[in-house]
Amino acid sequence: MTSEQAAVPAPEELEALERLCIAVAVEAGRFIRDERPARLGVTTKSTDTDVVTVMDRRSEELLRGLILAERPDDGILGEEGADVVGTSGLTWVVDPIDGTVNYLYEIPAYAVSVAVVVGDAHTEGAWRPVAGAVADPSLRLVHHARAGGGAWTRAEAPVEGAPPERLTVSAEDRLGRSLLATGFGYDAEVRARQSQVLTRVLPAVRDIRRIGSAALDLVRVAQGSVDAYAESGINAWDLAAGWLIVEEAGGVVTGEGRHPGKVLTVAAGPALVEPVRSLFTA
Ligand code: LIP
Repeated sequence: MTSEQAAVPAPEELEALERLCIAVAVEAGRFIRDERPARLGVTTKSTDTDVVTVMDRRSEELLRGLILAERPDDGILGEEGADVVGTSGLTWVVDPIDGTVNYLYEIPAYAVSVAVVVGDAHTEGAWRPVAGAVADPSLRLVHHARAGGGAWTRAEAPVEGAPPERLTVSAEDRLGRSLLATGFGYDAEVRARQSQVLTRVLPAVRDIRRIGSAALDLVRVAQGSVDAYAESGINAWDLAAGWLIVEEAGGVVTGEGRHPGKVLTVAAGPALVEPVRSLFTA
């Protein structure tokens, strides 16, 4: 089954899923910000610089508990190993701390990314997001969307009379004037290859921004606070919620082929997405 063929829930269920995405992302965001222990119990994964802290694991456990309490028949796929098989046809794809290196260095640019997807979440090109939220605990904001419902930003603790802000991607249509967010992997050889691509990219754009969180990079595309984002090597949990937020803000998210994925993820306004993809695949 392709991601296009997977059944999208009814509008009322999508609204409920979006509300739950917001609630669990905000709660995990508060937890990693306010319950940060003095010692983070840092260990490593794929390389010496691919770190995981005790808070990545605790945040994922918290998300898993909150989601299954409300949605016991859904599946869960998480960066830190959560892999619950569901029966509902819906899977929650979660990144308990996106931007873990920033979190470790206390750089205020990390997020909790939570999305609900239809299709097979374990197979690239076979799933797509239908509801999602990205919590930014440092700015006390949460960005969210559901299929067909637009993309929005609101305060972590909503204030009476302060309605959510609707997001729209930038209208920039010239590659040479575009501000591009990008990122690099944890493996030195991968970074060496990415630096080769960068020698081609840098002269062709206004400038780049390396923020350190794919979820926050995608939110910035949706806000129009960068014109485009492109990166190779990111996972489903890094991009699931941000993908929907960009599309609901009028942008396009793609990859080397039709779907974003590990080989390449590109997000931008309709006029810029092809020139950026060509730049990264030349
Ligand atoms: C990070 C991504 C970022 C990428 C980093 C890392 P993590 O995810 O959000 O875009 O450049 O290498 O993959 O590991 O912090 O969840």
